[in-house]
Amino acid sequence: MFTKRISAYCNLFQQLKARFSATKMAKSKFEYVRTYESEDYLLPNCWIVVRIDGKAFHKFSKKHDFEKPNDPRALHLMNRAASSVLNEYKDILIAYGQSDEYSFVFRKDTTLYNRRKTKITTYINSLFSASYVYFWREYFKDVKLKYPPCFDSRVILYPTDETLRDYLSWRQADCHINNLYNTTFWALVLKGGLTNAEAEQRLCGTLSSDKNEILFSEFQTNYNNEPQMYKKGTILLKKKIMHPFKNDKHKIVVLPLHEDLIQDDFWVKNSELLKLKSGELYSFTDSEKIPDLVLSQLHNLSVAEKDTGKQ
Ligand SMILES: Nc1nc2c(ncn2[C@@H]2O[C@H](COP(=O)(O)OP(=O)(O)OP(=O)(O)O)[C@@H](O)[C@H]2O)c(=O)[nH]1
Ligand SMILES: [Mg+2]
Repeated sequence: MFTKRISAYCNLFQQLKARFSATKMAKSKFEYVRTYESEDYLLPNCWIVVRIDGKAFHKFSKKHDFEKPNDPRALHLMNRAASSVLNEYKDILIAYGQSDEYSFVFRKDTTLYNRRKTKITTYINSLFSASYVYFWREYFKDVKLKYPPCFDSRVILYPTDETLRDYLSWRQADCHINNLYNTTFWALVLKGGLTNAEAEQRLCGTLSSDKNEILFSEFQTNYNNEPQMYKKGTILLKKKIMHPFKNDKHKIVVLPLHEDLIQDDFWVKNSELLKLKSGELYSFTDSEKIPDLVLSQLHNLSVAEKDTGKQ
């Protein structure tokens, strides 16, 4: 019995000794592999755009029965996930989202993570993806998430205000082109009884005006009256507002807008963005409903307070 115990202690001692020397060896002998790591710093004084995009969302949307061509639950969930990214990263000035993609624009003078490209893009993607899953149930209620969605991400640098504006205009024009096509396509299929292939054939070579005409004459749909979020996508800005339920208190919130950002008007109205200044107080007009996304950021509200809020 006694000798058994001694031999067990000896074994343990040998194991610890072996492990200790292995660790020491790793530190001394293998440490050099760290020198193979490289850091990729983003050029100074350029606007940094991180764009994330859902992987194979044609399949993900089918599996989760997204409404066609636009599912408001999916779009609001994208906006909610993006707003948690804006809340976390103060140096993001504006974000733009449509379909399964979101672009985040960092101030051009940001020193976030010493402007390390990989650090920035992986954190943004990871926080966005995690938030998408985290908030899923709030938007899709009892629709079960069947598998984990994932997103790719890329970083693009824009050296001038003009190229940054052109980038955002490009994404918004893309939203318009796709939405007009998809709205007409699904009207032909779901209301017109065409097969997918027939609808595709019918739309081949058509101009915007032709699609507008098909919608109007065959489906009594005036494309102009489609929801702004579908036609323009969503712009997220940080704005200072008067707290609607607490007098004299200001709060910075992430505000969703569904406006045209291609024309100068938007950039004049929000001139603080390119000037890197803080904006003025934003006031909701009397007829304007405070967006749910904003309400979700006004903490400590009782249901009663929410109910009496401006709608
Ligand atoms: N029904 C429906 N589908 C949507 C909605 N939003 C996005 N999608 C789908 O998501 C796709 C997004 O387009 P892409 O990003 O080009 O295609 P993808 O399938 O995600 O492919 P990769 O991005 O290359 O992985 C659309 O083509 C739709 O199939 C929605 O609101 N409703
Ligand atoms: Mg995609």
